Amino acid sequence: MSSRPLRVGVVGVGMMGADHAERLANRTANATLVAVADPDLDRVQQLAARYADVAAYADPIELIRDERVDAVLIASPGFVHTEQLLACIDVGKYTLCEKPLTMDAASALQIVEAERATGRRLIQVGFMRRFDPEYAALKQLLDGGELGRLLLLHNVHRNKDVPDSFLSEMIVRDSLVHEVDVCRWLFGEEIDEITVYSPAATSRAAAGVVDPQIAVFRMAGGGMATTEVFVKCAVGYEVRCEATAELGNATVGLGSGVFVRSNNRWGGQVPDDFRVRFGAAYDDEVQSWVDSTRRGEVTGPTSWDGYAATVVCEAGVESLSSGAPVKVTLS
Ligand code: ISE
Repeated sequence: MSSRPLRVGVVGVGMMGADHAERLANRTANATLVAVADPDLDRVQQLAARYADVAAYADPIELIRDERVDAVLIASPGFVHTEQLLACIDVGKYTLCEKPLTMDAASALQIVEAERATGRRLIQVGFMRRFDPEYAALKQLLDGGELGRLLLLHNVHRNKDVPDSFLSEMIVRDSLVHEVDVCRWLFGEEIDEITVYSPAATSRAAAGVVDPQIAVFRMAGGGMATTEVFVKCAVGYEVRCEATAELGNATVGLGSGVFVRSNNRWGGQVPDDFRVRFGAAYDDEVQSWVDSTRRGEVTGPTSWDGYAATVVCEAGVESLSSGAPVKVTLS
């Protein structure tokens, strides 16, 4: 393990990239933010100026190749991940890549194979729910055997609102993708088949957008999972998972925050977005990535997990269009 802090460069300075830059600069032990990159030069220079000794690049590939950068956190849009991941693999740098790994199965497999050719695990994918304290406790409970064999998972994934440009296919590839990883992780199995149903849409959905959607996964071992994904739910950010096993069941995401009684009413708060609900998960995910990278390991979701999720989502988009179940075929 290196004795000095890990020097991290962040690629992409949109909402997530800026959030991770702040996390690395202020709340991550044994790491320093040394560079940020984004084609929007004004934006990246403004972000760099918030921190001491942080270089600003317009070209992400320049950051990736900069010898002052030990490791890379990719938070750019998914459609540019392939080129950036290949550049990271080419220079042998550990990389935490926000989901999705890439936008399609072929390019995701290209990343898996390019990494494999180096003989080293370098890529971790940003499925941060695995680092959420509640989901991690659920995984530990299920793996511990107290509830017996896992039979079913029931997921709810609601966003308060999204831009009208967030189309039906994005709901699968950018939102449901989290449940794809959660179900693979909790069952410890691949997803064999996906069916995505189109209920009557909310009147708040943009024209032609299927929102909410219901997805059903059939797991390799015969278990099943249902997911309601609803991105204009109007309430707030609600993410829940109920696990039904042979000897019991368990639920995470019930929003057990402060229970308030006032003015003849009782209730609590529903978070506004994922940065609030999963703030601790992102902190733990990045801290764990820095610590494992300094040990020369990848201990979180791998490029294979990113590839498998991309293939399942590709099948999900096909099912959304046809309404029929679609078999998932992994290479
Ligand atoms: C967003 O990209 C995320 O990753 C959030 O976790 C998810 O809830 C949201 O739907 C996505 O758009």
